[in-house]
Amino acid sequence: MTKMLILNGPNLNLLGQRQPEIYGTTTLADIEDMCRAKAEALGVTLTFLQSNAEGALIDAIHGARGVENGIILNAGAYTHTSVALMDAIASAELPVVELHLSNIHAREAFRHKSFIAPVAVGQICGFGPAGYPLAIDALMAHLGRLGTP
Ligand code: CA2
Repeated sequence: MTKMLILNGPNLNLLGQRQPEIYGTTTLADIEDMCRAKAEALGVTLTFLQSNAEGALIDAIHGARGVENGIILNAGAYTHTSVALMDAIASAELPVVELHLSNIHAREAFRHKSFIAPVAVGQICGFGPAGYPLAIDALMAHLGRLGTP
């Protein structure tokens, strides 16, 4: 059985509740439901977490080592600032898929820099909430388990 951690960073708890013109009307609970449906179809056991605290995200990455098979990470704005998250991923010895709702490369210049990208197996961005199930498929493919629960 494959185990995955989906980790969401700061302000993503506000999805669907504030600034829908930028981030849409889908809530994080809706996204979790989508991920759970996808995970069930693939035989994946999912842990889905969100925190606004950088340290809590780092603790979750540390805790995933030896427990999960991989991590899907939308680090929110910490993507562009956090050497500490980058170091945590580098030490986790787990594949990490970097995920963003928006196309960070088509936005402000400060969002083009990602501290996650150099330590991730790949990045999915710009597909809105649909990126989450895509990231599950991507991680399964990376693990060589797509089509094999
Ligand atoms: O596109 C993404 O998924 C981001 O990780 C979202 C972050 C942003 O800082 C990154 O550059 C790209 C922001 C998440 C904020 O989410 C909100 C949702 C609703 C209302 C306000 C903020």
